[in-house]
Amino acid sequence: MNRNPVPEFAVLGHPNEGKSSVVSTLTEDDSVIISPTPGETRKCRSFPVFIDEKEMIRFTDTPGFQVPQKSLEWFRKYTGPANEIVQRFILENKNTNDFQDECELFSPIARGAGIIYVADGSRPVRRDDRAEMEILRLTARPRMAIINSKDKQADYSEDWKHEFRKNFNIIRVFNAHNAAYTERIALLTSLRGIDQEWEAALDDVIAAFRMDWSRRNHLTAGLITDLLTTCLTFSTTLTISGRASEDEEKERLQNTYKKELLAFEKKTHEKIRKLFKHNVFHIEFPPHSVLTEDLFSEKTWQLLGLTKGELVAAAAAAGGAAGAIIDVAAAGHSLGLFAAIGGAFGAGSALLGSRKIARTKVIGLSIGGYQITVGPNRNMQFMYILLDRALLYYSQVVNWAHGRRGYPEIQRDMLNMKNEKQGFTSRMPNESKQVFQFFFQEMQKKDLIRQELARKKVHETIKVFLDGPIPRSGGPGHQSGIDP
Ligand SMILES: Nc1nc2c(ncn2[C@@H]2O[C@H](COP(=O)(O)OP(=O)(O)OP(=O)(O)O)[C@@H](O)[C@H]2O)c(=O)[nH]1
Ligand SMILES: [Mg+2]
Repeated sequence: MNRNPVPEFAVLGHPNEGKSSVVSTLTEDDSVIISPTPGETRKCRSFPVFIDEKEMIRFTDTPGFQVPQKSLEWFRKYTGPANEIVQRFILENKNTNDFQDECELFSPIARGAGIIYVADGSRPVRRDDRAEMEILRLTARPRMAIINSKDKQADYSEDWKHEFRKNFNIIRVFNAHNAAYTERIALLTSLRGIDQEWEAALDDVIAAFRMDWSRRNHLTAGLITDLLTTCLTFSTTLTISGRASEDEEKERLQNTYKKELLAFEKKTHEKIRKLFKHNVFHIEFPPHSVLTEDLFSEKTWQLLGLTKGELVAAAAAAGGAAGAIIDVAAAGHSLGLFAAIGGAFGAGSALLGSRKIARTKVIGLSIGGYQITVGPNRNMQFMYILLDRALLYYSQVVNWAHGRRGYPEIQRDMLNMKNEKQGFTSRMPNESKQVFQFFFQEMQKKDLIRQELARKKVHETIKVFLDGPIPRSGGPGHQSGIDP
């Protein structure tokens, strides 16, 4: 048999069990056609996984078995050389009408692919399934069975496991709709045990997958650092020569300022989405997610960022450490409040829950007219909110399995829940918060060397966070990983 140097696994099973969904999730390829109509996949199609332009592994989607019992009869009667059973089946039956789908689905096995058999653990095992499993046993190819339960309410997985034990070397639960990076690595690790011949190649695949993930997290941390830098330093200026109303012009410029920041944030999120290969199916957020809200909306400011107490503590610590007095002009509040909390000026308007995030300066010009400047931002809470939104977005992206194509009905209205902070930053350890404080302060100043140092520290802190176990949701306001 001519074994391909790249490990290949054919994903087989009954129609509509989720084979294509499993392939899509495993290969992080959302171009795989998935449909509720049984018999959607009619032809085998291989989905290679490339890392650094090198093909590492290949999963082949196949049509479902159509006549498993009839095929089993043929397999049982076969008396030729054992290692040629699949090739002989195809040779003998390819020009008949009876076994068209079977000839197609066996083709990757005939060329040496390993087998991943997919079964829906939420339905009982039937006679056809037993026939399919027995056929696969008779191929004598390395094989693993996975349970992909489509319905969480019904569970026949113990019955399936019982059947699987008779026919497969390895059994795993793998849900095409919920599996994330960790589950993909776990599945590949199990595949190592399927055949000794593939162990070394699969070790390489796993190492490459891990490195690639770390690289993506590194790039994401860089994108988020750039987002924070841009949003904290950006300002926009307009010179008005005529007699236009100052208030109207101010409002217009403030809107432009917000639009620019929103556009930059959106672009950053899209780059993150692309890094994690969500190219075709555009991830949308569940209706209750705080991320469906605008960056400047009241809900966003209520649910994300730090609490008032945390902001005061952070500002006090930062002020104490660096002796910095953070611009209070932008805060839009009475200085008295800050005097009362010991000069911790940094918390800005966030303490008052205000979203007046940027200073608007109007300067009269000697030649007539005036100049309006909006920004840069001087509100520390704004940084934490941007950070929270980016982290929540990331969490949604990495927990959204590529094989999943839509949302289940969700009854609960999460946004009406109590007003607790629901992002990640509020739960961040103090050492991390200090890094962001330092960064915030440096962005207000002009020392480029210190700014670069602050950026580097922020980058590292975000990377460590992304490398850690990312919860499926950032809290009840996000719930990205809700199961049907
Ligand atoms: N809830 C849920 N639905 C799933 C899961 N896996 C697959 N489905 C759904 O089941 C249906 C069939 O999925 P496919 O992946 O197209 O199944 P298939 O085995 O490739 O089907 P054929 O190509 O027709 O043989 C689709 O509507 C999927 O969205 C799962 O883990 N959970
Ligand atoms: Mg299919």
